[in-house]
Amino acid sequence: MDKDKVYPFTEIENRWQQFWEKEATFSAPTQSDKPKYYLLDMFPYPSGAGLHAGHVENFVGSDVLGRYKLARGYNVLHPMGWDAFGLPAEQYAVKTGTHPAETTRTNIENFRRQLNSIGLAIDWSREVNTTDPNYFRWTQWIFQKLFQHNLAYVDERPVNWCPALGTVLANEEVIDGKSEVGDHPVERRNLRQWVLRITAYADRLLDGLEDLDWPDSTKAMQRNWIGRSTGGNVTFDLEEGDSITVYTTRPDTLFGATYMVLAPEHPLVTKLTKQDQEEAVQDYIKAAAAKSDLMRTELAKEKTGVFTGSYAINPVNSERIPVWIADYVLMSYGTGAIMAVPAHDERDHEFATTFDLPIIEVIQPPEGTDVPEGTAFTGVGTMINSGEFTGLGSIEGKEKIIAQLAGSGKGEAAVNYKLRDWLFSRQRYWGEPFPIVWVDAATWESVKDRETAVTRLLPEEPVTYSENGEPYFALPLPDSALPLELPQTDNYQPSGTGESPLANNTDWVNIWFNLETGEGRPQSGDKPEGDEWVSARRETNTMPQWAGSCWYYLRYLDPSNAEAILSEEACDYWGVPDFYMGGAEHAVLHLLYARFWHLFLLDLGVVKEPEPFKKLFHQGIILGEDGEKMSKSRGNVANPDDYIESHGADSLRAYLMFMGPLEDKKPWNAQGIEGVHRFLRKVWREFIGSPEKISAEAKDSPAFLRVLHETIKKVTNDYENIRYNTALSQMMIFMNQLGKEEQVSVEAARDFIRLLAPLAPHLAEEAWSKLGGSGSVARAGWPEYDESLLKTEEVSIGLLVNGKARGETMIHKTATQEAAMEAAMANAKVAAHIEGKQIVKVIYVPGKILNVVVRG
Ligand code: ANZ
Repeated sequence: MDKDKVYPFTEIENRWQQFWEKEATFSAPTQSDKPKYYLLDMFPYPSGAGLHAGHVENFVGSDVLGRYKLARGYNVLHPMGWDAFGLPAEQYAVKTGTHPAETTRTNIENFRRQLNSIGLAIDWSREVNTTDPNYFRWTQWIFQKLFQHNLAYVDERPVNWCPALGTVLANEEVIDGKSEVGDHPVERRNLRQWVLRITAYADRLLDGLEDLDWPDSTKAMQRNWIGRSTGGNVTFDLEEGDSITVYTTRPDTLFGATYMVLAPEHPLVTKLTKQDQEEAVQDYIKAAAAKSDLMRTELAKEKTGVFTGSYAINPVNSERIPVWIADYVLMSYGTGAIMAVPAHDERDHEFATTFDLPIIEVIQPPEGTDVPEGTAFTGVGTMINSGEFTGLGSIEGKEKIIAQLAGSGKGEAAVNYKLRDWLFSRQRYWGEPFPIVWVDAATWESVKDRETAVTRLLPEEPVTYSENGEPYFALPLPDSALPLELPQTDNYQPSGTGESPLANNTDWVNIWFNLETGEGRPQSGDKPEGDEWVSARRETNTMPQWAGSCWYYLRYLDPSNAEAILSEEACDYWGVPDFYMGGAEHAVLHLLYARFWHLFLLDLGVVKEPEPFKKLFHQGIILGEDGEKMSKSRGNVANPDDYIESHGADSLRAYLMFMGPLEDKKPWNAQGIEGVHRFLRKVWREFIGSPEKISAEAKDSPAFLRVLHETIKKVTNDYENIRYNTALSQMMIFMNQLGKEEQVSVEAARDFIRLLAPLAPHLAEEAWSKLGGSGSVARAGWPEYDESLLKTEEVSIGLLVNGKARGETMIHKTATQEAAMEAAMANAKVAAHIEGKQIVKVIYVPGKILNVVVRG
């Protein structure tokens, strides 16, 4: 046997990639007697840098599962697409004048080539691209429906305004007061924005989490993000008329309220401020306006505030308490006002200490609670110093106090959410245009009661805003005018006014608008004949990148449907994804927004199940070899293309899955891929290069049959449970056993190749055809194991190197030392401590431990 015979992976991989494409091996028909399995990846943003190791881990991780399910007889849909709107293509356009569509096209070509080169079993006939008008037509359609149902409105919102980029940034795009892209300073500024009423779905979004098979940490993040809290609204009369209503989660602490705080923006502030406090209050309001909510709360180093000069009356004990303003109270939460209980709230305690305000304890901690000096006890306990309520527990007390206040019209139970409505517009060119035009008051009056295609889509509450004192009203584009495409232009410079570069295209923006067809014609031309034409101005904001990624998983089901977002047939057959794989960084934004849109589409009757992603899996981050996050500037990026060239796609795939549990964070290791490559080379040699050992007549030895069936059992179980690393270890054990056999049967060889196929599909196809298998191994079914051939007396033994525990393995309790050694070497971590060193001694206690003593 020629040990050095080389494994021609490039040739093999090219051949099978072409075969799959030609045979459409992975196309998933929307009608089948087989059970369906819909496997979804978070689709990539096609950046100029191409695929990175994290993408490959994500896509191979799901590909292995998809190929396994396909072999098990499922009709597997594993589609791919492009989340292709976004800032980088636009910034590139600003710099070079290249149209973002062109940059996007080139980048997509490159991504597709790369994805194919790693051998993904993708149904490319279903590719979607969020920037394709045939796709975003339906993104616009969803918006039009949200608009019609009063779930979209406009509002002046303080936003992260970046003068250098000339655009508004989302919070996650701002890092330490600078833009994530380009590191430019960011300020706060009010702009007219589209906002989606996601808060209307807060309860359903919260309740829906219950039954999802998601990582607990991700569910917890969504719960916290929605932030449902229950308590009461309590009204305090002011000494000189008027009243302030506060939201509190702790009505049981009412007797301990020693002052009140209004947010600086609270509408009552001006009225309450006494003359001698006026200057201080005005200065304070100005300073607060320049800070973000985060700076005012989490990031604030110390508490600040100003006394208004006014007093309120505590409704439970008629105590007179001062009213302050302070920026730790936010206008956007609750009622924008609080009763402050410094004995039982940390923030209030700090404030009271700073300004020397009284601190009255009203909750006695449960016995044995340690409350450090100078801190507030924030837990529940027994009410004290609380008049008739003294002696009650917090929980009961809360209810009793609210009930009593309700009797006198001074209180009621209340619920609040941290979740804010979703700021849904960007001042960019490269995004979906809104299917909206604006008309002035006179036009509005003349059209709003007419029966036209446009006015039939108006919401109950008109959407309006005013500019320079003039009101404007929003009209939606009817279906016949969708998609509304971006105007062709070569000017991508931000308008600088806060409007997007679309505002530079006056002929696109200022139009005669047709109320029946939604058509627009430039106002530089004459007004067309007919009273269905009115003067209008197009919306110049575009949608955020989140829009296109909110519903792409539905479009895969019916990607070229021109009549509907998806057909009922496609929806009924495929339903929602059975498995969703993608990074944990999308825990709240994408995953929450998509759930919101899905619920809305459920309400519209477009989909039939309430949740889009029933099972979610996060692959772990791949770090650079230095253990740091991979980044260009660090120079620690592993480029998939390089490894495909040097070791082959199968080695790259198998290595990525062998590195450790898929969900774990782990560093890249160039040595590690060598080890996996050696294993595949061995497979190639035994099955393809020198297949003398495999014979149709061979009778398999009992030891070999046992290992084969153990391997089938373990690998099957591991694929089911996404434990690809241990599946590979078992296959390595199998290969070692094979090495010891004189001859093995073709059947056994085929069984093994089918097990290997999900991880190393090209090599498996090659071997399958050499073993006389017909068609693609991907659809060749799955081997079954025979329980009677398994020895079940397996125990876990410790694997030590120089006396140090490095891992463990399952092995038969009477296994030989040789077998134990093999199992140890199949464990990547243990092997790493042994390889390249001299083995001095092996101490083996069957059923207990294996200790390998090495030197060097
Ligand atoms: C009195 C009190 C006493 C409170 C006590 C807490 C502890 P969550 O749980 O996050 O909903 N609060 C209410 N509105 C606020 C606003 N606009 N800005 C800042 N803080 C605000 O928090 C609710 C609690 O946060 C409320 O309950 C209120 O303080 C404060 F021992 O009222 B509490």
